[in-house]
Amino acid sequence: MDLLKKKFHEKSSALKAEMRALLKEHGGTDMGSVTLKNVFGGMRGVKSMVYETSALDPVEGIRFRGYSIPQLKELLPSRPGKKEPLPEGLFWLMLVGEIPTQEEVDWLSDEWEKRRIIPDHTFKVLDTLAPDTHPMTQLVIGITSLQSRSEFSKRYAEGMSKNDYWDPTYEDAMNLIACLPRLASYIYRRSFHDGNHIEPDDSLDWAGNFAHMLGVEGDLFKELMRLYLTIHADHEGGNASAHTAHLVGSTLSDAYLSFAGGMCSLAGPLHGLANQEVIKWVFEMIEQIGTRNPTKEQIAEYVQQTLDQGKVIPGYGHAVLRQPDPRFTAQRVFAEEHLSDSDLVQIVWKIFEVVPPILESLGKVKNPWPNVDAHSGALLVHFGMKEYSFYTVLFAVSRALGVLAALCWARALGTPLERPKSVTTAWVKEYLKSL
Ligand code: CMX
Repeated sequence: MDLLKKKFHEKSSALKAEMRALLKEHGGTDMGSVTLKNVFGGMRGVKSMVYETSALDPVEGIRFRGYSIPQLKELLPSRPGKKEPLPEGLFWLMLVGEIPTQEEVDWLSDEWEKRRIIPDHTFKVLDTLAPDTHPMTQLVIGITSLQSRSEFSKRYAEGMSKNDYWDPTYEDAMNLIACLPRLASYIYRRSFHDGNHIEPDDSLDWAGNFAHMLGVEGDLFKELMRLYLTIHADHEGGNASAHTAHLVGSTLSDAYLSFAGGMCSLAGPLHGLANQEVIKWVFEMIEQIGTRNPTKEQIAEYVQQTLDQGKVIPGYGHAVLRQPDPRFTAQRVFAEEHLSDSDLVQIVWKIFEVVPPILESLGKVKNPWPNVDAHSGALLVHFGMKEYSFYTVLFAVSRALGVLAALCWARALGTPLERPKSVTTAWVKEYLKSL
């Protein structure tokens, strides 16, 4: 058994024992009431699941196992001579709760390289799709086509004990994560570069190799990918993609199907697709105003026009956050350091000055600040990646780290089938009358 798997088994076994004791002693403790607004309002804030890998504070933002993004940038190992954290380190941290050493992270890079085996049928399935099929649709099809290799499904069919579920889930999670950069870059190159594919470079790390296979050369883009794939990885369990993966996983669907389900959820414009919507909206603004150097007044007018059309301002607002998203800030810091002279980056910064007061003035938007999706497009376009329908796939590759680490935990802790209660409006009216 490899060291990471062994550590995970030890830690999860200990927490499972603690969890059982907690439930035995405090199982009846009230965790807060549910209001009618919660029931009709998308369950905002209702505590309804356990999710170990990260936690979200409305003001501070995301913490992975207690560490903020600036702390992770300091503490997680990077590539020798480079600065940005390696996503391998974050996966290790989320899975076992410890900051890994350089040696451990290097081991994980090598391990994912060894496990990066994509069957021919996956490439064949993708090649049958119309090249203009949305990249997220292609990704979900690619992931589900890999499912034939699921260790969990194989062992379940053979009659595995409940106590062993965690073991093949770990194997599936590691194998799937290993394949994703290759799968995603295959989709990118077939959709936008005439199927002119680029072979992996095994001297590189997971994110660096992804950058290489996408065909965007240069050290700085590799650094951006390391940062990008780290900060998008997880956002506690209640966000739509993580929750969907958790829900699907709770039926004992394997890691491939659970992750594919989660990615269908990420593909919605209120969630991960917002990163493509932001840059599309910015391009349309540039075209309409007729300059790449719009004034704040011109931007404000365009924002108002979007609102008047009954649309949301993409990249702004959040269901939980009540401050600028630290993931936005991390990208801004990267841009300040490396590409502050990009006109598109300048526009993103101007939008940041213009949008919040306008959204605040509507009197209903709970969070007028930018979220993670407000900045990424401007960075990617700078490096030549203009095909914005691909952006959510980048998010998806990163999100695998969090939701698959969380699925390992769910299997190890034996979390049950999710089955919340729904009610009809007629039932609500009767209930209110009875009070
Ligand atoms: N532009 C315009 N109106 C907005 C808005 C925005 N960016 N954000 C919220 N609102 C509106 C809502 O549509 C809602 O209006 P109605 O009452 O008329 O339906 C009202 O403000 C209250 O919404 P809220 O409680 O502040 O926000 P929610 O928790 O309901 O929704 C979110 C959160 C992200 C869906 C919403 O802010 C939004 O649509 N943002 C734009 C899309 C986006 O950037 N999504 C990416 C989020 C990050 C991610 O998951 O990747």
